[in-house]
Amino acid sequence: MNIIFQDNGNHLDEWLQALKQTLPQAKVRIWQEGDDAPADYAIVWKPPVAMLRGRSALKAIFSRGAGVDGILQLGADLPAGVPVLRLSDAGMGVQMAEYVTHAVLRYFRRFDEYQLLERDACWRFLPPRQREDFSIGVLGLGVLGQRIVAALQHFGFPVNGWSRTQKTVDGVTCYAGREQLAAFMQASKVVVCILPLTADTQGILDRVSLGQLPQGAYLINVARGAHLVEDDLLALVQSGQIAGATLDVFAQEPLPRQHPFWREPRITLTPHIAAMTMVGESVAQIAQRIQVLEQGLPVDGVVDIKRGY
Ligand code: NDP
Ligand code: OXD
Repeated sequence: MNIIFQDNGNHLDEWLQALKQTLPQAKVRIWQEGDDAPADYAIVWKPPVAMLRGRSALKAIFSRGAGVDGILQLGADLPAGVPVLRLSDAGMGVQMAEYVTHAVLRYFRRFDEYQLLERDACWRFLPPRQREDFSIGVLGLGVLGQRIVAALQHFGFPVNGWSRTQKTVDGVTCYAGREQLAAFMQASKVVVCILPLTADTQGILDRVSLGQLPQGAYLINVARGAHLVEDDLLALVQSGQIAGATLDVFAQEPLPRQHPFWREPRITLTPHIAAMTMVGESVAQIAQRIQVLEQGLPVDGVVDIKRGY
């Protein structure tokens, strides 16, 4: 079995070591420009066109992340009929739950404001917020969205969820489809975006949808930068309509040094680390799926290319 692996400078030795241990029968090679020798599987993250174009003999393309927008952007250059598989949780769910819970609690318990008071050596009590007024809306009720929901429910926050198809999740007020987006936004004091980036979801967080949030709402974006119209958020934060935002992903990454987000104290930034790919868990999942595919059986995690996730 031949596997081509795209090196993007992240944990290469760890990946190769784990693949060698988990799939000892496989010959894994790092793909390089000009390599068009046969391969059974490809493991990629935002691959260059030349790596996959014409490779219709591949049995599957594995994403090194949960998101596949960086693969599907190849469009017609993706080999037709070759399944693309995403990672399903693979150690990312717990990290997402930690990240979002941390951001929500920071706003709910006013730790962001206490931090500013501390800088001024100011001993002052701020009135506590009421949990029942602090409803959290989660855009995306998939693998990671539902993990986030479970963590927030643990603290007793009222939770709303929004998905493409109607869902039933215990204790969650579920909304679905564009026609229910406004009602979802109006009902959410904090909105968390954990959607895949598709033609339907690009730019979904704009002046209109963010303007539907209650006055003084918060945004947490852990999905993709292109979900957010950055200038619209900035204007809403500066007008006070949105009280704060925690952003892990950006239209351009790394975020350029001159970007105004760096200088807006109500916007908290992290460098796309909300849930990092765990090499051990990811390789175990990919290897298990290869074994299933080799037996000709149906496998989990296959992306619906037309739908975009
Ligand atoms: P899933 O595919 O499991 O879930 C996607 C969810 O989004 C589903 O509930 C789906 O609805 C919903 N959805 C998709 N399109 C629409 C739409 N047009 N309208 C409404 N809802 C929609 O994905 P994951 O939970 O595994 O991952 C989500 C994303 O998180 C990834 O695609 C990636 O971009 C991002 N991510 C970010 C990371 C980071 O570190 N910042 C790390 C890992 C992932 P339905 O249930 O009806 O299908
Ligand atoms: C992912 C990511 O999609 O890390 O897995 O962003």
